[in-house]
This record gives sequence, structure tokens and C-alpha cells, in this order.
Amino acid sequence: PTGYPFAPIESKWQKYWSDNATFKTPPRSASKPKKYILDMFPYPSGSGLHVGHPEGYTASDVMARYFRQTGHDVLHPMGWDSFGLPAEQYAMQTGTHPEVTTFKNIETFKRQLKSLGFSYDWDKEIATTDPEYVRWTQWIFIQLFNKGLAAQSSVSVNWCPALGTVLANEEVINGLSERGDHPVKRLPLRQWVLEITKYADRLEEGLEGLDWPAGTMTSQKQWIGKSSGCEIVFSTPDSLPPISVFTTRCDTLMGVTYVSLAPEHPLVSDLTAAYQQKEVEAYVAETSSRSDMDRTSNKEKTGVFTGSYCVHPLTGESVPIWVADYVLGSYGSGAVMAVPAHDERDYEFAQKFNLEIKPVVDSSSGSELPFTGTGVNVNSGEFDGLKTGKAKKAVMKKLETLNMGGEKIQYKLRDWLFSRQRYWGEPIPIYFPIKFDDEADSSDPKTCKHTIDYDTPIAVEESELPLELPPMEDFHPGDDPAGCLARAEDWRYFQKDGKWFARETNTMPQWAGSCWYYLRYTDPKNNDQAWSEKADKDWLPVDLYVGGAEHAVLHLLYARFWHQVLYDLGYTQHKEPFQKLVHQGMILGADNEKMSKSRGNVVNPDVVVSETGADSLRLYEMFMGPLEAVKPWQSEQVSGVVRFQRKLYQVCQNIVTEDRATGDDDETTKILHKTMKKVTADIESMSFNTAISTLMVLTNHLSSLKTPASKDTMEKLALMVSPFAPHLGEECWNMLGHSETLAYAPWVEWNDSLTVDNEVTMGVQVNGKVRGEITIGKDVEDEAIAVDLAMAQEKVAKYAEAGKVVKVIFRPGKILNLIVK
Ligand code: ANZ
Repeated sequence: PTGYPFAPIESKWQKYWSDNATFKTPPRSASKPKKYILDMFPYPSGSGLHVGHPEGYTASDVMARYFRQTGHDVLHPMGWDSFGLPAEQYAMQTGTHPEVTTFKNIETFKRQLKSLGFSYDWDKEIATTDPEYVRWTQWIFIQLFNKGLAAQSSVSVNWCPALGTVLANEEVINGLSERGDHPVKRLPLRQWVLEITKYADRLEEGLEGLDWPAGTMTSQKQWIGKSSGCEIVFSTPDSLPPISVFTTRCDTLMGVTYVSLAPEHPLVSDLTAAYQQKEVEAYVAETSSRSDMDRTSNKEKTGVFTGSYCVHPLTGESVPIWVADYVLGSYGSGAVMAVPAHDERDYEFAQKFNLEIKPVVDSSSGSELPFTGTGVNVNSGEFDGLKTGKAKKAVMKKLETLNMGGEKIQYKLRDWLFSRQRYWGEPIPIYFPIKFDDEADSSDPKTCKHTIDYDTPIAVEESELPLELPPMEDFHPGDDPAGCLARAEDWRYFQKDGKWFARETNTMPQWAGSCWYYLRYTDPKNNDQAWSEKADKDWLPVDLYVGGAEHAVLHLLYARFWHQVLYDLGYTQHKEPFQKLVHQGMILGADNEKMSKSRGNVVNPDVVVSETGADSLRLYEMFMGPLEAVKPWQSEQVSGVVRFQRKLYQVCQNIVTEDRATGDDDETTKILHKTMKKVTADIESMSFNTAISTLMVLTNHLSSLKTPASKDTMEKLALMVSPFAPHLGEECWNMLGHSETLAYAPWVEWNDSLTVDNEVTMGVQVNGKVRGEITIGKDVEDEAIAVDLAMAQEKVAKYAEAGKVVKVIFRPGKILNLIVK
């Protein structure tokens, strides 16, 4: 028995909140500030919630509850990121339609979240799979398409045969799919691409001014990969187009000893001399299946000479042209000016193929080659003696006057591959005209020979959205890269004004829905618009976004991109969507390993809720350590917070029973005021573990009192504990005579003068040696008073006879040092 009947209390308050619509989002009032508190919505998987989910959700809930009590209008919604592979894979195994599985999983997640007492406004709930939501996701795609930011391209893609789909670069790690670790190959396919690269600089600049974890800012910056350098042109023989290279070290131009092209560079075959053709072709074929990751890894460099030469833009000398796969086709211009003396990759390559190595930067420290640092130019003609920075400027200027190059900003970011050959996703709302081979035989594309005119994409009319998925029974992707929707022929082919068309059969990636859900939450039932201008004005930007660091790059970058486009189109007034971002640290199993089914170390929150209650789970997760820290789950430590709840409940019972009207003793008052100050500051800085331990100290103190503390003190404790343990908070508040919820009761206020200790104990030194101590008022500045107090002590007086003190060093509250002769 815990002595605290949590089960009936928790269900009573959950019913109360729901019956009274306690957490319904208020209409925005002009006089109040707002807080939009957002959780990264979950993918409703088949295994339900694990204890990692409620960590972030509790943190955000504490903040939502705190802000309601501090006079803010709060928007705190929840929903479901419900498209995605697992439901589809489950469907393939069992024949259950993904919609059925998804619906069932959502029910489970919702029941679990409700059992934890989170203060969500469930009227704002959305699911990305809901046709009304899909409608607007497709509408946004059409905005991107109309703006020229969604285009088709035949690109070399990451094809994952096991998953039957193409994956974004971001979803491939070391040549394996991020989901499931399946091998990934490179293939050319017609794909939809979102041109996120057009927003590279905006995405970089927009980070400025956001209150985000430093590590996440850095990850986004590195992903965008802004690099300032120079574009340099090397002319080629036979009036072929020149080779343009991107370099961040144009100061080393005089040290170029060869130029190297990526195997997929468009000039490779034209530049290959006849006698080298076989070798070059073989090399290109051999390297085409290698992933970028593989090519840039530290494996031995490979390459082949084209047999041709280009012209050095400053010296006019011939420079041999090579093909090497350490040069990536997708970065810069797909070609490099190689400077083996000052670049590691070029050095390795030159060593292996016996190419010239010409040092042009003197390190003065006499380091070995390759020397990749900065220094002073040598062997560089007119640039000799210039330091790296100056040399860069001088070379750049020279190239500009010769019209052979100039400044160039380069980004690592690639366009976002947006097609998936899957069933369980939003259909891309595009269709294409059909051309029949034989006009006389053009009654039906299912039976008559035809081609689809992919070069003429047409957006589905807004009035026809949402374009829903066709019902299908077989969800296998199949080997047709058009995807499984290609098999739903009655859906794919349709007639309009007597003409036949074919729908796009690719679907959107799971990221699509999560790119704008925070906007839809502001106006989830709007049938005419994705959200209204007022809703955006009222609630955006998100003031606090809590979620896992695994989304540092992908989701957060994609969502920012859509948001910036929507801003440019005038659909939001806010440049950035997420003002403050916090990542909760992962909760590991007790064995310090990641929780997973296969390790058998998963803790189900349902079990904790039924054994010791929702508040115990909430309190424990916030008490385990700093929110951002990775920490192991230790079931036995839940009992600590259970004891705390029991004690707090007993203190409240005693106070109510004794019903005393008198005030508290000075010590209690002081502890209370210090607690109010500290807990408030800790919540503001999201240092929840220290807030809870401070509440524990106060509770222990109150429970140790012979005469129970005042009702007023208990009320304050109930208010302070309520963001963490809302059921317990409400119960105490109710016992203290309040008939209404404390969810909107004003937050505690303290008296600052009661939070400082007015007296301090400080050491007294004589000639720098501690000889005693005095207790003195904190703000006593008069040194005579301090000296009198000190001399009143026998021990001090013994060393510092009055009259012999020649100097007094007194820093109030800190030190008293008497110097004697
Ligand atoms: C000459 C040079 C001399 C370079 C030197 C470096 C040091 P970041 O900073 O990542 O932008 N590079 C350019 N395009 C490339 C491609 N498609 N594939 C592989 N490497 C490429 O890197 C820019 C540098 O990476 C460029 O500067 C170029 O090598 C190489 F002492 O040019 B450098």
C-alpha cells in the first residue's frame, strides 16, 4: 500500500479535465501573451508508447501547465505522424490495410497518453493520414510546384531493393537504409525533387537568432555546408567547353599539377583521347555503382588518365586531365584542380600515379607534405611572399581580370528527393497527358498502346483535392519503379474533357506530413484553407519545440524549408517556425543499452502507471537527471518519488485535519519562499530535476513539523508540484477547499527579502590565519562593528591585542582580516 490512493485519484481528475474541457485552447486575448508548446508528434507504431516518449511529453506538459498558471494563452496540441513504412510492411505480411492498423495504433497511443494526464487540447488532434490533412499537404505540394520548386528529374538515386523504394541521401547511412539496414544501390530514375538548394542561404541565415541547442545548429550548418571559395576555368583543346573547378584554396593555383574529373562529369567522354577510351570507359562503368559515401571514404584512391590536357589559366602550361572517383559529380562543378602538395586526397593520388608534387605554401614550421595549413606563398611568381589570405584575394582578382574565374559560394546541401514508390503515403497530385501510338486505337490506355508524356506535368485542380489513395489489396512495391500505384489502373488512368491522362504513381515521403503539422494545429478544422491568416498570427511561431536529437537535420531542415517557402508565398508572417528547441536525452534500459524489443529491456509505461500511477512516472522521468542527458531507467528509483508523493499527500491531510489558521514559524516561511523562487527559476530554465528535489526538501521539512504548517503554505506546495504531478496537485488543492481546477490558478509569488539569509557566518583571520568566526548581518558594511564582534572573541583577542591592529581588511559577508605588528 502506498498510503496514497493514486488510482482513483488519477482517474477522477482525468475525467474532470475531460468533462470540463479544462485544456481547451482559449481564443487569443489581446491582453495576454501566448505560448505555443509543441511536441514532436509520434509515429503510432504497433508496439505502443515506450518510456522514452513521455520524457519529452512530460517536459513540454510541465511548461504548458506552468505557462497557463503564469497568465499565458497556451496552445498545446498532439497528433499522429501516421504515414510510413511499418504499417505498410505489416500490411504486406498480414493483408490488413494500413489504414486499419494505423487507426488501431492511434487508439492505443491516445489511451496511453491520456492515462499520463497530459494537458493536450484533444480538439486540435490531427493525423497526417486523414484525408482532410492530406488535402492540404497536397495543396502545399502544388504551391511548391507552381513556384518551380518541385520538378522532375532523372537522377541517379538510392534504390533500396529490399524496401522497394528510393531513399533520400539523408536516409542512407554507410550504404545501408536508415530504416532496417538494407543495402542501397545507385540507379537512374525519373523522380520528383524539391529544390531545397534554392533556399540554402536562407536556411543557413535563418538559424541566426533561434534558441536551439548548439549541436543542432552546427549539424544543420554542416548539412547545408556553406563553403566560400572560387570558381576557376581551365580551357580545353578542340574548342570543347572549359573545365570549371571549385576551390576553397585558390591561393594554391600555382601548385596545380593535374585536374581531375568525376567519372560522371559530362566532359569525360569528349575529353578522352582515343588511345585511353577503353580504359576510361571501364573505369566509369566500374565506379558508377559506388555510393558517394564509399567514394569519399579513406580507401585507396583510384583513377585513370584521359590522355588529354587542359590549360593553366595563369601560366598557360598544359595540365593533365584525369578521371578519379574521389571527385564527386554532385558537389561543386564535379571537377577539381589538384594540388598534391597541399591536399591530402590529391597527395595520395599523385603518389600512387607518380604525378608532380609542387609545394607553393611555405609553412615555416617545416611540416611534411601534404601541408594543408596556411602560410606564405612560394614558387608562385607574382604571388610569392603573400600570406594565404592575401594570396587568395590576389589570385581571385587576377582571375577576374582575365575572365578566368571569380568568387563562388558552394553548398553541400542537395535537392530533396521527394518521390517514393510506396503505397502508404500522400499521392503526388500530378497527372500527365497520354499519347496513343495509334489514334484509331485510343479508346482505353489499359488496352491500347500509348506513352505517358512525363514532360507535361499538370497539377490536380484544388477543388479535386484530396487525391485519395485507391483501395488496394496487394501493397508490394514490385519491380516497376513506377511503384505499386501503377497497378491500380482504374485509379491511374482517367478521362477529362474526352482526353485520357495518367496520374503520377509515386507518393510523398513520410517527411511531408511533418513539414507543416504545427501550422495545421492552429486551425485544424478549417475546411476552406490549410490554416487562416488569423491562426498564424495568433499562434506562430512555436515558442517551445521538444523532441529527439535524431531529428536535428532532416525533419527540422525540411520543415524550415517548407515554412520559408510558405512565408515567401505570404501564407505565414513568421520567417522561422520553431523559436526554441530542446532535445530530451534518450532513456536507456537499466543495462545502459538502448531500449529495444530484441534486447528485452523495454519498460512499458502502462505497467508503471498501473503499479504506482501516472504522476510517479512523470515525476521520475523529470527527476532522473537533466532533461538533455542520456540516462538509464532504474525501476527501483521510482520508489523515491512514490515516497515523496505519499509524504506530500500526508502533510496535506494533516493540515486539512488540524485546520489551523495561524501563520508559520520563521524557518518554514523562509524555506517556503526560497523554494518558490528556486522552483520557478528551475522551471523557467527547464531544470526539472533540481526543481523536484527542492520540492522534496520543502515537503520533508513540512512533514517534520510538530505543529502542521499553514494552509497557505500547503496551497503553494500544491501549486508548485502540479506541473509535474498534476493529479496530486489537483487533489491537494481540492482538499484545501477549492472546488475548481488549479490549472489556471495564479502561480506562486515570493517575497525576495525572505529568500536571502540575512546573517552570514564568516571567518576572522589574524595576519592571514583563521583564528575564529563571527555571525554578522549580511549587509553590515561598517568595519568597526565587525572588528568589535571579532575582538569579543577570546581566541581572536589573544592574537590581536587591541591597539596593535595596523590594518583591517573587511569585505562584507566574505572576509575579515586583522593585520597586527
Ligand atoms: C584545390 C585545393 C587545394 C583544395 C588545396 C583544397 C586544398 P569544401 O571545403 O568541402 O567545400 N573539391 C571541390 N569540388 C569537389 C568535388 N566535386 N569532389 C571532391 N572534392 C572537391 O571543399 C572544397 C575543396 O574540395 C576544394 O578546394 C577542392 O579541393 C575539393 F590545397 O581545390 B580544393
